[in-house]
Amino acid sequence: MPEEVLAPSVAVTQKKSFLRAARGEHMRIPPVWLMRQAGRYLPEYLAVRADHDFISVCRTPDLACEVTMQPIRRFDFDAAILFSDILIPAIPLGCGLRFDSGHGPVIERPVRSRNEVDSLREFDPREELDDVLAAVKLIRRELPDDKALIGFAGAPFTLACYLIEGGKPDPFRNVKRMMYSDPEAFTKLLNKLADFTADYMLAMIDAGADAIQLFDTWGGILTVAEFRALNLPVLQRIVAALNHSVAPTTYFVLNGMHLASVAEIGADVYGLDWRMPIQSAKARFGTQASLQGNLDPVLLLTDETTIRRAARQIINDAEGAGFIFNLGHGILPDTPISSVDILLDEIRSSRA
Ligand code: 1CP
Repeated sequence: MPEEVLAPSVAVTQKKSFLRAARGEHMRIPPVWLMRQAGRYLPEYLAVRADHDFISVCRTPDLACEVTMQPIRRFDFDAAILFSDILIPAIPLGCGLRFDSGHGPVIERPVRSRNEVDSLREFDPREELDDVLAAVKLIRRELPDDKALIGFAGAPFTLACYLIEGGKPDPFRNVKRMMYSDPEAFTKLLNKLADFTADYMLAMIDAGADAIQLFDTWGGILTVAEFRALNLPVLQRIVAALNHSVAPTTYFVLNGMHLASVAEIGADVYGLDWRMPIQSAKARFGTQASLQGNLDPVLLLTDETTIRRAARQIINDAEGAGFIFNLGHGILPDTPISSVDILLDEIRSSRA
């Protein structure tokens, strides 16, 4: 990000510890938020979901704002993440989306041929996802000044996996078939997704998002060469578009340790899963980017001593780096609230 875009007074008096860490500052007490921090492990979330289906919560600004704020009220996290889903844009793209209970997302009209790529609708996120943007505005108004608001999108490859497979992509048969047999159509699909994603994220920043996270949950299934040829260019394009704004961008890839070219994306922050030791990430990224992560979410299903030891290890390993504490992937629905309390107590214990 060009320095001159940030007024010096903003840089110096920045109250949001998340943004300071995202810009490379080492904070003695790292800022913390948890992926999927609003969700099924919270009784107050389940109470809202008892009366409203998941897509309605995402698309009704008051409800999206309420569930975004729930974990902030309960745990005082340093960042809120907009309550939405990476698959919501499937609706204006014309693919149809529903969530069947127990089965996860269903894309009603999967995209598997060149014709189906060509017939994806072009849309303006400011018009057709205006309800999501209204939620961002509302949340930013509700959120205290010292908390950052994170807007997000799926990375084009991960989104493509769901659109092609028609739901949870594992084992990626249709995705790989299209990628191997018609790389041109596949690239066209990624580019179409990258186009609206950059616009959508800029619209979120205009609406009040302080930072953006790109979720590339499935990017790690690619080989080193495929990632470089297909995924890297679209990610670079989105990040370049966003880096002209004042909001830092985080790139999160699951199981992507083999992908050296991740470092070329140009993100401000890299989200690590639990497999990547913080020390190795420090060596890979140096002072070029901040780090976020990376407690194994399963650790929150263990006991107090184990949670505290693992959290302390991560904090010690991150010494000296711009660092944001998080999990290595989303919090599990059966996580006890008391585990989150213990984790936060350990992270913040030297704050007193
Ligand atoms: O209440 C419910 O039953 C819905 C469960 C749920 C929730 C709470 C889904 C369905 N999505 C969400 C919210 C969500 N999804 C957020 C909100 C903000 C937060 O608190 O973090 C975010 C950032 C996401 C992102 C998302 N959705 C990803 C990327 C990150 C990741 O976890 O890997 C992916 C892959 C999805 C798809 C999705 N949405 C929902 C489910 C069950 C799934 C996964 C399906 C699968 O296993 O492939």
